Amino acid sequence: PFLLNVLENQKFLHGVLDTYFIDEHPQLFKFRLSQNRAQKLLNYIGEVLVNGPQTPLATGLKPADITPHVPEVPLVTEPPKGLRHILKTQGPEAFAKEVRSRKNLMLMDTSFRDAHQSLLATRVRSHDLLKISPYVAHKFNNLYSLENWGGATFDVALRFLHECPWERLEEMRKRIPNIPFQMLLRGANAVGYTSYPDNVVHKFCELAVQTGMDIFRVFDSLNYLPNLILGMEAAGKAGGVVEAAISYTGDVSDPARTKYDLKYYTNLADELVKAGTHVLCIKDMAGLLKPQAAKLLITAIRDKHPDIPIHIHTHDTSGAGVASMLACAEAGADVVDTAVDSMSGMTSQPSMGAVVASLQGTPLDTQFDLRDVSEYSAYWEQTRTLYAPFECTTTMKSGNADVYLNEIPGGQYTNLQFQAFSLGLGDFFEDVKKAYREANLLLGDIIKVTPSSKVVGDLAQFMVQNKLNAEQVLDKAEELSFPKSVVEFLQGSIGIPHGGFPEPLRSRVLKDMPRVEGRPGANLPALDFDKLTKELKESHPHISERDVMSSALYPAVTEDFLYFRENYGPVDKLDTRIFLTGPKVGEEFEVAIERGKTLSLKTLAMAEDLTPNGEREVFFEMNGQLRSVLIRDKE
Ligand code: 3PY
Ligand code: ZN
Repeated sequence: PFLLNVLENQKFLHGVLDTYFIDEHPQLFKFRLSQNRAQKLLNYIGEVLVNGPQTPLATGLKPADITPHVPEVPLVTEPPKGLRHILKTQGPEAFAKEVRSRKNLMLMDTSFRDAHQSLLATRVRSHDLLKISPYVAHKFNNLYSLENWGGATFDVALRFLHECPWERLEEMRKRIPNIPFQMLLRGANAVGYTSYPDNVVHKFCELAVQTGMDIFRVFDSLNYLPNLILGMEAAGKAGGVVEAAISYTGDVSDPARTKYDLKYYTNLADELVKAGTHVLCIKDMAGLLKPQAAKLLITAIRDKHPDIPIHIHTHDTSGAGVASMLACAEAGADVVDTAVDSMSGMTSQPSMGAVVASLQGTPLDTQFDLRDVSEYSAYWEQTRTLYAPFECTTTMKSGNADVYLNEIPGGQYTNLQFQAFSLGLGDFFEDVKKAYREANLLLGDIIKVTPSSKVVGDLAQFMVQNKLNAEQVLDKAEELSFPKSVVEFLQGSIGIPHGGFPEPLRSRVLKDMPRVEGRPGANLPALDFDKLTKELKESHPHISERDVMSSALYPAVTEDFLYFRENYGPVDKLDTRIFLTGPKVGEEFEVAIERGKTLSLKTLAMAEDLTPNGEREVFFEMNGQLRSVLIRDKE
């Protein structure tokens, strides 16, 4: 079969054709549509029409009925070169040196990952990321990096969006060849919530680099060095840029906060530099780094390590994010994280436009054009309305400086507020925030970020639900049945916190339960990938190495995903509103299954009566032909 498509024909693309072109190349105009995939998509749409959304929606708000405007870029010209060129031709060390040598402030754009993880429950789909990708490649080639993978995106893509995270990465790379891609790697937990065998973390990083990943921000939720180093080695051996992250908590500008003081952070920085990190990151996941603290911290690290690029991550929960990033830049940071304006603020990153404009004409000028930022922002402003069911602003109306008291990380802050909102309990969120602070102190004042933040959050909710204060928790520790995450943390299953485990709480809770010594993953047997592949192939003969990797990380979620894909096809190709809530009856819409292969669809009607088997027939017009699917009505 001749698969070459006219839109990929170089002669056609460049206009080198005469009037006989079509006559001479009839095969270019025969689109071989896979009936199979098209039929599967009809099954999916039928399912949504008959049985409702096939992914849980967080609120009753509907996705907007709009098609976001995508700013145009010249498709035939290559995007301008970016820093990735140096990385790919000269390697990570040269890349780091180049970053350090730049006098202007560089930016990472978080719009493709942390921004929507924080504001839209990580639900932004590949479809909407890929549409704007060529624009990013052409207009933002001077980014330090585009953060577009890792963190919660891997899990959410498979579990809720029914799409393959690897394919997302690969497709983004095709459209953005020039900008370094960055991901968030949870150290020994990779993109999951618990330790994996070492060979899983290593293989994951190898596959990520092969699929297009460049920079790995590696963190550990307790800043536990053995976990961090495992992640750094995996990323480095795979050929990635290692960006080891120090997760920031407390307040180095407050002399009363002695547990996490400047010395703690500079010592950790020394260790990470010694372990060979290419770039050093301060990961301020809750947005606690006030401008004055930023100045102290960055100055102290810069003084000790004049040659290492410093990259700062923060969240704008309190509203002081822009001020802090400017303070970091002035104190010698090389790169800061921002999200495009319409995806910034509150629990997301500070605004790109605000940072760009603030530094215009100064020696730190980012060199970005505010008009490009605004055009990019307009795309996201419209696109965001497609995700209305997941919009955090349903509950969150403003920033809140109470984060300095409770220290809740950005993503978790939104989640907890949402949970409280859906439970409909009036003061619940206020109570949980106060209990979160108490729970943290009970656990010994730990670093709080995935997954240690869940430990604190679970304990806080447990305290509110059972009406217990900290003193009562400690007094009754032997009888209480604590959340599983709390017990496991005390057992040592995510690592060892700075300053050790809280006593007497730990002994009282664990009694004679087993304890993990040292690095939790160190004792896990290596995963047998050949065996896993064989097992998976029995029920899914067409799976790839990537699917096997997904299964190694998320076995049950991946199993569901594989069945879903086999039954419903490439649902990632549907427009977001159609994917989430389905088309209206009578609506005409298109689905580009692949480049140049487009289905024209129209939902005609749904049968009023069920078949004797309890199925409902849904009628479509597909490329002018009548089609129907039978969907079991689950009502
Ligand atoms: C994640 O682990 O997903 C985070 O964003 C941590 O800050
Ligand atoms: Zn973050």
